[in-house]
Amino acid sequence: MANVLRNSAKFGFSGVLSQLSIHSRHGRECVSPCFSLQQRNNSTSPKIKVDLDSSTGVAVLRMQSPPVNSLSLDFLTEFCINLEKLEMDRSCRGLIITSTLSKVFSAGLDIMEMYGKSPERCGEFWKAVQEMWLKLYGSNMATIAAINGSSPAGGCLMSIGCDYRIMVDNPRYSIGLNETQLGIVAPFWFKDTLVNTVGNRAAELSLELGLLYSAPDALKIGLVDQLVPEDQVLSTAQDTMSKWLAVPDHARQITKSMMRKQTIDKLLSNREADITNFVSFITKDSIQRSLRMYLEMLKSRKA
Ligand code: CO8
Repeated sequence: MANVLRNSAKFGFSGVLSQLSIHSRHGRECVSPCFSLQQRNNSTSPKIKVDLDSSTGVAVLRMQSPPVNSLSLDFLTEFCINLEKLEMDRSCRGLIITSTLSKVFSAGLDIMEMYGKSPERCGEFWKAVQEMWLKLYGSNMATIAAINGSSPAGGCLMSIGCDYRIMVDNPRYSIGLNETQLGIVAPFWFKDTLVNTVGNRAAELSLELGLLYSAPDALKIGLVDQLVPEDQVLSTAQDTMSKWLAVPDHARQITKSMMRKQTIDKLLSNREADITNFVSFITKDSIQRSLRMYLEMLKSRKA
C-alpha cells in the first residue's frame, strides 16, 4: 500500500493505470485499441469539445453528440483521448463534464453498439467502456459532473465516476443504473461504483429494480450531491471546483487513490474475463431479443 501511495504521489493516480494509457506521460503515442479506432473514425464532427482555462486550471468537457450523447465506440474513443490529454497536461487540475444538448446529459451506452454486432466488435466496444471508466474513476484531476439533463445507465456511470455531482433541479430529469429494465445486468464495477456512492442498501434496491431517480429523489439517496436551477449548473460547478482545488493536489490525489484503488484494481485484474463475460452475455439470443424490444419501445414512445 505504501508503495502504491508513493507511486500515486510521484506519477499521479492515473500513472498507476499506465498500462491503459493511450499516450505515455511523455506524450509518445502508444499503440492502443482506442487510438487505432479513432483513426478509423470517418466522422468529421467532434463529439466532445474541451475548453481549458489556463488561469484556473479547470477544463470543461462538453458532450455534443446528438440526439442523446449515447456512448458509441467512436464517442468513447474521443472521450478517452481528451481525458488522457488533460491528464498529461500539468496545468489542468480540474475537470467539469457537461452536455451541450438540452434535456440529456448522456443516454448511456449506445444500444446500437450492442445489438446485432459481431462478438469481436462487442469486445472492442466493451474494452472502450472499461477504459472510459478506468480513466475517469482513476483521474488525478478533481472531477465534477454538471448533469444538465437525464443520465440513465452509462450516463449515470460516467456521473458517479466523478468526484462530485451537481444536477439540474428538475424532476423530469432522471438518473440511475436501469440496466435490469433492459433485461441486462450491470457489471460488478458499475455496482461497486454505485455502492461506493450511495451505500449497499440503496445500491441493492436501485440495481435490482433498475430504478431511475428523478433529480430530487437522486439527491435524497446521495446519488447526486446538489441540485441547482438549470441556468446555474455550470457556474455552480465552477464555484465548487475552486473549493476542491483549494486542497493541495497531492493530498487530494492520494486520498482519492486510497478510496478508489481497490475498486479499480478489481477490474484491472479481471479485465479480460469481464470482456469475455460481456460478449457471451450480450450476444445471447434472449438478450438480443430484449435489446430489440427495448429499442422498439424507445421508438414507439416517440411516435
Ligand atoms: N442508445 C442508442 N440510441 C438511443 C439511446 C441509447 N442509449 N437512447 C436513445 N436513443 C435514440 C432513440 O431511439 C431515438 O432514436 P430515433 O430518433 O431514431 O427514434 C433518439 O435517440 C432520441 O431518443 P428519445 O426520443 O427517447 O429522446 P428524449 O430526449 O425523449 O429522451 C432519454 C432522452 C431520456 C435519454 C431517452 O432516450 C432514454 O431513456 N434512452 C434510453 C436510455 C437507456 O436506457 N440507456 C441504457 C443503455 S445501456 C447502458 O448504458 C449500460 C449497459 C451495461 C451492459 C452490461 C451488460 C453485461
